[in-house]
Amino acid sequence: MATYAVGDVQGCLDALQCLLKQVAFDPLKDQLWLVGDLVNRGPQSLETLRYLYSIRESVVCVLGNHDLHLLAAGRNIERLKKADTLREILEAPDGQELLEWLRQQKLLHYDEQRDIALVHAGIPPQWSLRKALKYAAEVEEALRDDNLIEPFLDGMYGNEPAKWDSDLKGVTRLRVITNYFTRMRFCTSEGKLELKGKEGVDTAPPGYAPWFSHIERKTRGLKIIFGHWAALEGRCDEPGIFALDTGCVWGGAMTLLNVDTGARLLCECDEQGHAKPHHHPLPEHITAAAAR
Ligand SMILES: [Mn+2]
Repeated sequence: MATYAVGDVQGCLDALQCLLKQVAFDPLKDQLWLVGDLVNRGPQSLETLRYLYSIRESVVCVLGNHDLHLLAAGRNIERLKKADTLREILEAPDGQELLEWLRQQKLLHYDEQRDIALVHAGIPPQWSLRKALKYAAEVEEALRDDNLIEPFLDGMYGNEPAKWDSDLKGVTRLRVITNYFTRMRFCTSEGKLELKGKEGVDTAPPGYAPWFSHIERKTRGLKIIFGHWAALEGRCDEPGIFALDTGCVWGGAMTLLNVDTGARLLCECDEQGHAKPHHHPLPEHITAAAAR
């Protein structure tokens, strides 16, 4: 019985399967955690969702910005953009069933036994785990509620307000919570977001820093697995913080982490988000280097 976490899949099913094959993943015994952004930009978004749905009893998944965008497109709230590769899901006979499953997923998962949290983008420095779980649940409840899901998805887009205030109400409140969990990279120590920067940790605007590096971050000591930030290339110096997005869909790699041993495996990907065929399996020196 093993538990694995995998970085942003973004429709790169081929690379995901390459990793699962290397660890002989068995959905009857093992668990697969996903940091979200299951779909979009990559070549096999529909097949990825179908596969994960087929092993859903063994899957723990948190939602990313692309997954929420798919839910909004599925309800005609947001139009698909040119770069989106989501149409095949919306037109599939089982598309609605897959979206119904997707909307039941969480924004933040906490494994009490391991004291590990799983989240797409991160947890803002001013929130304790207890508060983060409470606020994540507000969005999760809206997603599951037939009367609230559409107002939420409709109000979800936008960068403002940039900072949390516990007096916020309605969709504005849900928007800020969602931006923290699914879009955050840089923020101030008080949690004011800067959502435009996408590059590495050295590119923070003055006064801003990566969400995980603030000294007084309230979740210090908690282990956190996250994705979303491909420019980190899987590197994060903060103890207990695991960055898993290594940009498969951009020609990088997909990362799989053994949650209990900390060992990492990489699958090198091509520009189309497919596993590079000559890396089945990866040479030992690469996997050893990746595990360090
Ligand atoms: Mn993302």
